[in-house]
Amino acid sequence: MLREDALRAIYPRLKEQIVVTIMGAVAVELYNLGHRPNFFYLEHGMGLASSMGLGLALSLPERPVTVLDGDASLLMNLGTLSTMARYRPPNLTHIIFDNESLLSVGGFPSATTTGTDLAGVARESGIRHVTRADTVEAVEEAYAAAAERPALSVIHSKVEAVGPPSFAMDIGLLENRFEFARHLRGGQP
Ligand SMILES: Cc1ncc(C[n+]2csc(CCOP(=O)(O)OP(=O)(O)O)c2C)c(N)n1
Repeated sequence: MLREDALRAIYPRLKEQIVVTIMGAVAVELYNLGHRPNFFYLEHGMGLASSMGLGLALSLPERPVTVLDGDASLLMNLGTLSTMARYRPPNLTHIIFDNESLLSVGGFPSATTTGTDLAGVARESGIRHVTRADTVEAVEEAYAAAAERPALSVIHSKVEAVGPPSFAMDIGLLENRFEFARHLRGGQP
């Protein structure tokens, strides 16, 4: 499965969510589907998209939050799964796109090539709703279920190590930061 196809399938639902992505390929792929003020592309803070999503979900309990993560990024911050399990905000969905690669910096293999099962780590960290979804249809179904379930959900998807042809995004980090913050405040200055 191409991550881009999975993103396209869930994009209509992402429009209704607060979305935080990791940097690099997944950010560009989401941006290319159509940028929205509720999308934040976390540049530089590798591994921390889920921590930011957790903070947003806890501080804005009425708003659904989705994190789009990568295997190598999550491996930088595995403790996030324990922290999510501990606070288990019902409005948070964490999607892990596992291409077994650090694709955005050249495609080096990540530790998921040698057996680390991130769905298993999430489960054993105490997260109850963990779904493996390795086809576009399965991702769509799992995400629809997560969006309707009033409980913390993790979706782990194996995807091909294929990224966008260009990493160019016509939005600066600060522009994204201020627009996103304004969106969270309901458009107020
Ligand atoms: C602390 C830190 N270390 C390294 C980097 C460089 N870096 C940016 S993206 C990336 C790989 C991300 O891999 P993954 O999360 O698996 O996503 P993919 O690129 O495969 O979609 C790396 C190493 C960084 N931005 N910050």
